[in-house]
Amino acid sequence: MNGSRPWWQSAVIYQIYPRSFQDTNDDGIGDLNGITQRLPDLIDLGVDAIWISPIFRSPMKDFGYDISDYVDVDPIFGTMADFERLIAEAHARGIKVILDFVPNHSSDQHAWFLESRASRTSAKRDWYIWRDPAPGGGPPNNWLSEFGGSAWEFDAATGQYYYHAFLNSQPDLNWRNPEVVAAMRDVLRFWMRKGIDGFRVDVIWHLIKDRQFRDNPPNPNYHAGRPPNEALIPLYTTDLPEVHDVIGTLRRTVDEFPDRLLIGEIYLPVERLVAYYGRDLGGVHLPFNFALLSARWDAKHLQALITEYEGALPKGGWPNWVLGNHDRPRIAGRVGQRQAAVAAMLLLTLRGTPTIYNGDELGMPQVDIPRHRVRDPFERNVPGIGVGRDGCRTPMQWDSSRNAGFSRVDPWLPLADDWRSNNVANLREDALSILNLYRRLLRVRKERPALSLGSYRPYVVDEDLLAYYRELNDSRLLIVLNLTDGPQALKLEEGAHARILVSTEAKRDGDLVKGTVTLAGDEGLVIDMASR
Ligand code: TEU
Ligand code: CA
Repeated sequence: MNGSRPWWQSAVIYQIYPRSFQDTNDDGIGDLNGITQRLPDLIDLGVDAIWISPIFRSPMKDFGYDISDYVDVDPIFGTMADFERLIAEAHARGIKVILDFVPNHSSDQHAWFLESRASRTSAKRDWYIWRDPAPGGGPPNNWLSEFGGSAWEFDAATGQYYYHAFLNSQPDLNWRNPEVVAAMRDVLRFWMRKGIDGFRVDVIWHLIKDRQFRDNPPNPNYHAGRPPNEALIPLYTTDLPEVHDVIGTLRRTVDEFPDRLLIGEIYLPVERLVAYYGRDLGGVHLPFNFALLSARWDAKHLQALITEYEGALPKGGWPNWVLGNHDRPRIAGRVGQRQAAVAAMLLLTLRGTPTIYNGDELGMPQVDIPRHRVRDPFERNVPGIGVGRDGCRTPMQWDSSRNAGFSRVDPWLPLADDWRSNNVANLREDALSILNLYRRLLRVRKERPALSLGSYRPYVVDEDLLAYYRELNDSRLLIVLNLTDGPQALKLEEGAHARILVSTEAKRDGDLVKGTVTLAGDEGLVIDMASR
């Protein structure tokens, strides 16, 4: 707790995609001991918590988001002892550990599903979603998988279909079944007893499907080039009102242990997203806010998006922001290397809890993956329209040694071309690097509670500049972001004696400014407006 505040309100979370973080047993795949080995680098960066994508036993059809044992570590990532050591080492350094919880679906290799599919009268038949074929034969209704094709897989042995929102090797669990809910609550307790500090819940808005299995309606805005499932509006397969009841149950489970955090992965427009804070804030603490992932990168649009989000939050709902994750093209690939520094300043100075995606602190690029190296089932099933996720999952770039220090053997995915120069060791030595910008911003966040806990107030926005105050007690910081590649000027309030705390240009840190401040192209400033 930060005074009366829970730790996760002032914390900065760092998402680790473990397959691509650090390999320590020469199989070209990152592992738990690799994360433990890299804890000193995370301390040096200045993050407070790590969220690790799934490390559980899995056939790896969706690289861990298809779990075959919820309470065991997959040998590819190491042993339970390796996990327990990681927890101990992280906690010894004051770093919290958040695990990925994937309750919507298991692997088709999970013992529960093997029992469920064994017979129509199996005790676990109703742990999954089985339906008879439609009257004329074929799938029960028109529901589509997010990874292409029908969301129904026919099981000849029992003559029924099972539902899978994703791969047919990821059968959806039936969250209307109290036995499923009880089993999953025990999974949460198992890991919290191991000492973990919270969960990021995968596709939490999918958990409840329509009781009547009604066809989803057509999406009038669908156009070719979008994933095929978007031809339908997921009205009867996601975001159903009853989902908030099961989420409340998950939250009550997490609340059985002190100071635990629940984050929900939810791709919904803001006005629907905020419902996931729950009635009386009994939902998830942080419904992930993905608005910046697809935002048009211009000042007015960003300002409107921030205002809409701040205005939609329920009383007491704590905000959060992300720039990237393991499913979306990297920020540097979306806005370019120089604006990626401005985006870093935006992420780390907006109100609420930020999550950094591993590698974005290096400005890692979105990587074009050659066809013969594609691993992502989404790209394999829905090729050529750019939904592939391998390009944002390439190995972390630590130094200029073989394979960027990630592994001593060829990695499971190719490295980005820039790894020899763009790596932690090199950027650490370059005062002007984006890595050192992240480090400076994370340090200033710790020194200035106005950034981590203060209020947000827009200052000005025009076509080119986005500026806002962050204030707490007598501390008043002005953040000014130049979203253009040319110089821009901003008039400060009359008589202000101000000092630059952080510039994306580094060399201006500490400069006094008054009257009008000029920003270079692609420059961002954190200005202390109350400096003497
Ligand atoms: O991703 C869900 C997800 O990002 C998409 O289904 C999203 O709903 C869609 O693109 C609409 O924008 C989570 C995991 O992050 C991902 O890695 C898994 O593959 C997926 O769920 C299945 O577990
Ligand atoms: Ca390994």
